Amino acid sequence: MPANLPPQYFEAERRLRTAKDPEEKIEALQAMLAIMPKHKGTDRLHGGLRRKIAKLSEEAERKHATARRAGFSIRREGAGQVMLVGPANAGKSQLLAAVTEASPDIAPYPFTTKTPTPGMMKFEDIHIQLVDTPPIGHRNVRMLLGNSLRGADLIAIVVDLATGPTIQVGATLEALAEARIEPSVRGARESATESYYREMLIIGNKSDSENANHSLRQLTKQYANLFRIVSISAKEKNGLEELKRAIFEALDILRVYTKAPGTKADLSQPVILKRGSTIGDAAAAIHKDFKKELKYALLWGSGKYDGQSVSKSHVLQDRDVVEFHV
Ligand SMILES: Nc1nc2c(ncn2[C@@H]2O[C@H](COP(=O)(O)OP(=O)(O)O)[C@@H](O)[C@H]2O)c(=O)[nH]1
Ligand SMILES: [Mg+2]
Repeated sequence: MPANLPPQYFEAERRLRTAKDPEEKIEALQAMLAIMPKHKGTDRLHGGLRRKIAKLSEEAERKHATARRAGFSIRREGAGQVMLVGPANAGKSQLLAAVTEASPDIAPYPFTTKTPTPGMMKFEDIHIQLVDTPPIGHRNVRMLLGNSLRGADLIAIVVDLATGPTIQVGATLEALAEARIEPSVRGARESATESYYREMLIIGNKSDSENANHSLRQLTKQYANLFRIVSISAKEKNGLEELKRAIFEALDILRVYTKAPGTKADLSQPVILKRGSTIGDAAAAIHKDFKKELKYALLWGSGKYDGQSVSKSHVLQDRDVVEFHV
């Protein structure tokens, strides 16, 4: 062992001894490698560290493959998929329990939620999927979450209004950026980097706590120009209706009901489309060949009058009723 190693080396070595998972160990080993002077006397040490890193990388990759199989990617269901992300103890699990049938573990200590847990949230006549996720504080989790977050339609950043909320939002955005997920800001150019742009909103939870009003002002000051901010208490069930509507609006979707000639509209099964969709898009969503065969449609809702005949290019509005004619 060369005697001239700086104190940082021994600090990294200490981190290596206390590291709990392969990623942390790799990080410590890489730090040791970077600090160690390179000359003939340290050749063998260098080689040893490199071999350790290679072995740990394989181990980490195996672990991730297992975790992915174990359900870190949640199958999308309903009108849209919303990921609840944020630091530990913000109340993500409590929120999932408050608005869905799911019953995740809720506890005042961190890391109760170990894998993403889905639940269906009813909003008016549709169901939106919410996914509770492990806290972003853990590097391992961040790596695993990347995949499932990229598949989401909306990312809801959940923060605790009882403690410094802007720091929590900042840390969450940083963790997301690490997975190359960035907020999609309407009107902004999004092609500059190799990032995945996702709609995001901020949920300030624990509005029942003492600091909540002050926290909300801080959040608004710093983030209102970028995100919609909704204040709720998952525990006391306050603000949940506003939140549901905000989520529906942020998903940027609309509902269309179909009717057959001479019958009433089928209000039980709305067709879910992106905002800006046309009659042609609605036909294609019902059946892939249907759009070609479609001649015209009769429209109740966004037409000039009820039962107006419209073409394939007519842009739909939420809650329109459509009667297709082939
Ligand atoms: N006062 C208050 N406490 C809450 C609220 N929501 C959650 N909590 C508490 O905060 C702690 C963490 O909640 P949990 O849902 O497990 O947080 P998670 O780590 O983000 O999933 C628990 O003790 C909850 O009872 C809320 O709206 N108000
Ligand atoms: Mg949780």
